[in-house]
Amino acid sequence: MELDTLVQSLLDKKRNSPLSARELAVLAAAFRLTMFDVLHDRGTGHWGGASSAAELTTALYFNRMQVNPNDPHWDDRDRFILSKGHASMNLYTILANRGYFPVEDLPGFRKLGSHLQGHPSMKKTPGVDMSTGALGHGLSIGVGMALAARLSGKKFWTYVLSGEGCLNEGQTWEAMMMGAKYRPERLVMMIDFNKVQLDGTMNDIMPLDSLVDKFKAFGWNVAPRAFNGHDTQDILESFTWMDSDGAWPKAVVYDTIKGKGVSFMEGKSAWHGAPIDDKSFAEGRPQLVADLERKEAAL
Ligand SMILES: Cc1ncc(C[n+]2csc(CCOP(=O)(O)OP(=O)(O)O)c2C)c(N)n1
Repeated sequence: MELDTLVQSLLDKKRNSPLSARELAVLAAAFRLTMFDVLHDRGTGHWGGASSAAELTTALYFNRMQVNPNDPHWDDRDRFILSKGHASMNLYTILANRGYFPVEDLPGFRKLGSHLQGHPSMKKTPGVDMSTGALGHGLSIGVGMALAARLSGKKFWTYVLSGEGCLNEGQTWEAMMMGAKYRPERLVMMIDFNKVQLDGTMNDIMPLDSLVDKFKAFGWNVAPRAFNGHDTQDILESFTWMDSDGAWPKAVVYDTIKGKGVSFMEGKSAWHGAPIDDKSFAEGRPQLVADLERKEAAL
């Protein structure tokens, strides 16, 4: 099936019911391909961390979050903060396909005058709940949003997606302590744990193991195991865990692969933010297409 038609048929279905794990896998593969195409075309942006979170953001926006793309500022909407704001191409692809703005805007990424800046801006792009890019701010803002929900008697959820870079920032751990003190309801910290950063591995730059034990020691309700951030069925199981009790705040670690989907880019810090050159594009794209076709055939 043509890519546009396939994505459209799943989006039409989404209007009536949440998508299944297999349907989410197809969408995530299609979105990953879009990210790859636009980032190559524009010769700028961050492929590695956009790709590693493709299934996570797809599952959030197409299965779980209560949002209204026709009313991006709806007071009761669930909130999402991309604390690893450099992965903006991921968020833009999701928001466009979820209906916040035309997918035709995506090729304008990082062009002068486009509303799609290198890092997400809540003042420019419909659906962006918080401007990010300076690592480590997301959780503090998430704690504030979740506490604001409590003060205003609202029941919306707040999801913060961070990478290792945010966890290298002391501010994140201050926010962790504040979260443990005030225990804001429906606040979830999600870690895209790909273990590779801008110019080296996490272990080279700042080892974080064992994350689960660290979060526990800081008084958070942490999922008892790391989930597979590329397996949409496992991600849905993590959502079930989020609903399993009322102990707040919650943290979930997802094992992921930086640059997922293109074999020679996977796990390589060189592909954190390097432009996708024509040769790498020509070699890498067929792998993403094959993955999409495999997932489509399994529907
Ligand atoms: C406060 C701050 N310091 C440095 C940077 C530059 N920077 C951008 S991305 C990045 C590495 C992020 O690593 P990780 O969180 O693992 O990103 P991912 O693999 O998820 O893309 C750095 C150091 C920044 N954006 N903000």
